[in-house]
Amino acid sequence: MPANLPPQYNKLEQEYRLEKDPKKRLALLERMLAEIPKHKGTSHMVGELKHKISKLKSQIEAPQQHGASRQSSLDHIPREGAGQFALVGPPNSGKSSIVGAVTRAAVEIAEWPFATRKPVPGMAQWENVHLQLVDLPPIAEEHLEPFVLNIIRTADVAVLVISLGDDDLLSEYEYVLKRLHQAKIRLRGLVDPDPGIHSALEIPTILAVTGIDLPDAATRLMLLQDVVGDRLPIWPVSSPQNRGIKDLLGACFESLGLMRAYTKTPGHPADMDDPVLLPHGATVADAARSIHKEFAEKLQFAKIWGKHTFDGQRVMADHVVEDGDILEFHM
Ligand SMILES: Nc1nc2c(ncn2[C@@H]2O[C@H](COP(=O)(O)OP(=O)(O)OP(=O)(O)O)[C@@H](O)[C@H]2O)c(=O)[nH]1
Ligand SMILES: [Mg+2]
Repeated sequence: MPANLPPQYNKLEQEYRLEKDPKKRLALLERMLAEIPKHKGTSHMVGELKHKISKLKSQIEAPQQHGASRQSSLDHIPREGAGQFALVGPPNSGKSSIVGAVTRAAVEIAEWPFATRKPVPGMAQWENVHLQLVDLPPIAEEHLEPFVLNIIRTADVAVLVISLGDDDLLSEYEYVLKRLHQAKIRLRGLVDPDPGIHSALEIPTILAVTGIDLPDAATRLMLLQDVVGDRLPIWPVSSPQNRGIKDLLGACFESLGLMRAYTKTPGHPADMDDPVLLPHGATVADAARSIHKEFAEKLQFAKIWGKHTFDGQRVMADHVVEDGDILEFHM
């Protein structure tokens, strides 16, 4: 697709080439970014402009730290809720739309690529659990913010988002996997372990496709399905129609490998809105400890209500808790 640049853009570019002062160069780049028409034909140039802007900004802001390894505050999002989910994918694949549909986060949703420039966390609720989704800028050949990789590395789960509205979905899917592989990040299930890379970090992965409401979505989904095979389930979503997102969030919670137990005090019903999240195989002592260290130390026994116990059955600290159990601790 031709870029069709307006004359004022070309003029700014000429000025930029001649300018030596870094601050003036930065101002010119920012004006170029504002002037450039945003569509598929210019996405490569938009990416390059953004890359130049962020590089120049960091040079201007921290000239004394040349060569030193710096960590920006964008590299880490403090974890909240049951787990942190990084939205990963090519430009324009619908990552921000998913986060916008289920959280109150102020995400940038746009028809053009590279709309998201910073990580944006938001809390989503699935049943009685809170999940932290982190919207990220895209992974693209034209440009990749380094903090994107750092956030993926420390997230609990990566949600790879591919758009069924995209003609190039297969090559973009492959590119994302390849770029992460170069950064020694392996998406679990989608990429086989590479004996040549021992230090690769494997991150649990959920694969979502957006745009199931679009024409040709079914054909494109089959193409992707052929490539993915039965390695991972594909979660189909339409953000504008709010279809499939609840199931996607359910899969997100499932991927954490956690179960939900509930606590009650004698004579009162359990608080079913506030589960205690425990790894599978956790015991009554683990459940008590997750509430308060002292609870576990002083625990004599617990009464339990669940699928495989008598109502109010007495159990000891080493009893293994099951999903949905209600516990009443006795000290
Ligand atoms: N029809 C349809 N359009 C969608 C869907 N999801 C996203 N879009 C549209 O696709 C465009 C891109 O959506 P974004 O959510 O901004 O995509 P992104 O992956 O965050 O893009 P970047 O920030 O560039 O990485 C917007 O115009 C959305 O309205 C979907 O499920 N169906
Ligand atoms: Mg976005």
